[in-house]
Amino acid sequence: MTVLTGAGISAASGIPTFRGEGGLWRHFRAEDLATPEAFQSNPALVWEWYDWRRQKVASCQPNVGHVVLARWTGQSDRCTVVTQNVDDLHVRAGTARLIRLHGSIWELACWSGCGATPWRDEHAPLPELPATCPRCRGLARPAIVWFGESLSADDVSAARRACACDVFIAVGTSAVVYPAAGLLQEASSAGAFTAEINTETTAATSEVDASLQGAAEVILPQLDERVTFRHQG
Ligand code: BV8
Repeated sequence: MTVLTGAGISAASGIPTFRGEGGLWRHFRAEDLATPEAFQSNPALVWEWYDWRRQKVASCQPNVGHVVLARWTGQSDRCTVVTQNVDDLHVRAGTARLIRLHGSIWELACWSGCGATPWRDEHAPLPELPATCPRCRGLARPAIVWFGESLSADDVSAARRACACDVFIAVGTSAVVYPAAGLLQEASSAGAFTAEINTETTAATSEVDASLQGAAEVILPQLDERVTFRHQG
């Protein structure tokens, strides 16, 4: 089983989604700020947005949806979570097999490419904005995949391998951002039974084999009460 998650699984933790109400920051959309062009033209504004999100994430906890998926990956080595989220709540929930397609909001990289290895900085708020590279003292950037940037080839390969599964469930994603949104079709073409857990209908609703309309933090525990994983040797 492979579970693809989006911002909707973190909504119950108090983290605003991207495209729902409350998903906007001031009057900006994610696509306006999460791009290299936006950072190039106004690094201070983009850092202000990320620092605001980092502080929000730091004050939140994984919710029962994250906990159920972590438990499933612990109970079966045939269960993998692929997330679009950068909040690291799946990491904090202890998910055993996790592919983070878009990176982590806690990791930074050097904007000028001085060769510094991306580093983790969990200060919330950050001590200085814009953040700087500890190696060259130049501008640092969030080590996150922005719109128009390619995902890590290794992560994409791992996610595509995870599409060779019997069951593929998309949880809390509007299914509009590629290549993540394409994984559902890939799993379906590989013969997987596909399902969606979402409070609303999405671009994927007409594609999946089963649509479970409701909140992840309600439906996942209900499924968890009824599922037993065959013991994996
Ligand atoms: C790429 C990190 C190759 C940032 C993110 C033109 C030029 C260039 C590229 C493109 C282009 N046109 C299209 C593209 C491709 C583009 C793309 O898909 N754009 C979209 C907008 C059309 N993709 C890319 O650019 C990707 N790279 O293609 O590289 C390339 C390279 C160069 C040139 C061309 C191609 C990179 C995409 C990665 C972008 N980075 N995140 C950050 O977070 O700061 S994506 C961002 O959107 C987040 O990661 C987020 O996770 C993701 C998807 O959003 P969702 O998670 O689905 O969140 P959303 O709010 O939309 O939906 C929440 C859902 O939850 C809703 O359905 C709601 O109903 C539901 N919900 C709410 N509460 C609950 C719930 N469900 C259940 N329970 C609840 N309680």
